[in-house]
Amino acid sequence: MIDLRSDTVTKPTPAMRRAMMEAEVGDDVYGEDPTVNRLERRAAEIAGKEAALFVPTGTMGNTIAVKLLTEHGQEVICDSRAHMLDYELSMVAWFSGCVIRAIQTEDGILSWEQVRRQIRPLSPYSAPTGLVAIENTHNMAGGTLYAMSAIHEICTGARERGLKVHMDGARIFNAAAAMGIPVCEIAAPAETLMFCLSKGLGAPAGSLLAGPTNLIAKGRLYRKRLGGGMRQVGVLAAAGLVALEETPPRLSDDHSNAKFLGEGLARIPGIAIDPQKVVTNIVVFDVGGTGLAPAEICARLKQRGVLINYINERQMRAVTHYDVDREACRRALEALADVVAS
Ligand code: TLP
Repeated sequence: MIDLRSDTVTKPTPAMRRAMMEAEVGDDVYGEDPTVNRLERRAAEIAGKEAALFVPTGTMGNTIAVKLLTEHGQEVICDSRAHMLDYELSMVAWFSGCVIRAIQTEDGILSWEQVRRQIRPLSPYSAPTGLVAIENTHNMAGGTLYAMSAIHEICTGARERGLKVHMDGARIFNAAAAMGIPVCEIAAPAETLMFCLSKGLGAPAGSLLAGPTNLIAKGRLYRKRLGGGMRQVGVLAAAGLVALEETPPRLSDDHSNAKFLGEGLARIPGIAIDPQKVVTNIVVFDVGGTGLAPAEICARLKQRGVLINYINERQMRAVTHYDVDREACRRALEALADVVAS
């Protein structure tokens, strides 16, 4: 099977498995797992923040960040296709008691001007804005990137208005690879950064929430509340440490494979995509012109050994990662052309 459903499907590398087997462990709820402690220190260093917290999932990392940076009853501004809004079971409401103020964008990328217009002061009617959440890279908009200038403008503007900014950097390493800018620089203007080890970096599980020491200490308690106190979890942290060193240098291969897919897709009749916009490892394309429903295309592709998810009634999403090489992408394109032609 050629699996382009997500970069979450990556399997741990032999080096990760070895590190997992040999990991020194302890009870992380007591703060005694040396491998987790090492991972958290390394993650904080990479993120350029004072501290970091190892959490089982990106969803938990985002959930804790929102809780730390808001008060009950506030609004969280994000883009209308944000993962936080569409794929996290309304945890913003469930755990933090906030509502989302979604902004429609073309490429998933917010501008300060758009954010500014949606900020609500405390009044007898509206919920005050507490937080701005930016997703970088933006998943469902097709792995799009924030320019550094946009991040600075949003964070400076937000700070002046007394608001915090959280960066959902599930794929921040892809952003760093594509822009040639270190993660710490991209995340510097934001209060907190969440990033995932279990996507393009290839670790079997785990994400990190990085930010100021006092917030991360408080976040540790929220993690426990959410059931994320994981005991001898150094076995997972060990894979994460390998992922942090081993994988980022090769993410640009995933990006060029994604570009290759994007260019190939653009040549298939009935498929609409601008390959120029494929800049990281996510390829979102419109199959509306094929006359076939995306679900039908997925089913027919599966019969041909290719897995690609659809994300709505018109669009599909292919994600490249280290378990699919150029040849696999070529075969996926052939299968898709074949399905559409039939
Ligand atoms: N994204 C997954 C699915 O949930 C859609 C994927 O296959 O891409 N932020 C962003 C931007 C994400 O893309 C994801 C996962 C998360 C947060 C949540 O991470 P997990 O799955 O670890 O909770």
